[in-house]
Amino acid sequence: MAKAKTTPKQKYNQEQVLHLYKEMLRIRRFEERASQLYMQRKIRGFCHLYIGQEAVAVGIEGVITKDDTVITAYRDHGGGLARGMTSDECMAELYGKVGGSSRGKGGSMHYFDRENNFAGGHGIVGGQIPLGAGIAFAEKYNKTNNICVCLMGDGAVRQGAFHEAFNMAMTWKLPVLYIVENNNYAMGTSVERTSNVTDLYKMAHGFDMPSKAVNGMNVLDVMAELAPVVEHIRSGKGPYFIEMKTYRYKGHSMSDPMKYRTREELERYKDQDPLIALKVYAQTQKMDLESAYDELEAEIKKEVDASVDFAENSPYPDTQEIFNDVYIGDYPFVKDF
Ligand SMILES: Cc1ncc(C[n+]2csc(CCOP(=O)(O)OP(=O)(O)O)c2C)c(N)n1
Ligand SMILES: [Mg+2]
Repeated sequence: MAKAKTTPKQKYNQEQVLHLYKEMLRIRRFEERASQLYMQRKIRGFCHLYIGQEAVAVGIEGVITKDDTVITAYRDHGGGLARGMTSDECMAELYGKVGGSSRGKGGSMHYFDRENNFAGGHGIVGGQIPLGAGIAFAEKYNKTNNICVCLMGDGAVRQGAFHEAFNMAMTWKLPVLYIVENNNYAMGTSVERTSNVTDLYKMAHGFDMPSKAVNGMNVLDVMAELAPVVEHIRSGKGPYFIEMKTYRYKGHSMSDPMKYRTREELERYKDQDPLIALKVYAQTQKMDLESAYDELEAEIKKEVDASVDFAENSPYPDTQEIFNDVYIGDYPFVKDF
């Protein structure tokens, strides 16, 4: 595997590079801490880390607006943080505390943020794919000009819901950007073991949906490739499907012996780390950012430390809380149609 390479189609200035670096570093450090806290049994239950995939969530944010909606699967910490969720509410949700984004009832897999148009966090593999079509349908119906970005894992493209939603999205020309984060594995099962179609972007062909594969390890590539796609969707031409080639460094969840892959494979991908790839770009542009990187490390450490304090000090939800936000009525993501 080649070393991290950058092929940006547009030049970025120092401020832009540092912003992208900070956003990716924030996700990385937040999750590293979450992983430690899990080992200390402060965080329980499911916890799927996004480490390695940060360029995808951050790159998407570089080309959409805050009025657009993002919806994803259970590996949702990166998407939520990139959308603008606070470390406090994210950490408290992992703790199951009332200060969490879902008042401690959703945990790692169910981050939601109505204000920032983050529609979750979904534990059923592929469950968010028809929901993404539904959100896009509402945007089109209401003539808002907003789009929906709906992410899924490589395991989800084998679900029936994928095919049904793609068919409807294309038939109705819905403003939805479907993205599969192909990190090579669904739990311990490689893409090759699940189907003879391993170039996942080709799965859109059956619906005449435009599609392409993108290097998801490089945030600048993600932005460069997605910008015209977002324009295509926003101009009313209908959905698009992107295969983001990415990789997760950690196990599927917190208890995964990782017997399905070799250490060499993992190391090859670490050579293309999204944080390193961006640093390589900065070097090629002769930017001297070493002290700025250090400052960002310190700033983010402070933010993550504070989020742990916040989560520790937040109470557990009252038992009555279990009756709030269920089904229709109080559900935090029902828009006023
Ligand atoms: C409908 C359904 N079937 C099975 C599961 C169990 N399960 C949880 S995660 C997962 C693997 C999904 O992998 P992928 O879509 O590639 O996402 P990744 O974990 O790589 O982000 C499976 C099978 C589930 N949650 N939902
Ligand atoms: Mg996967």
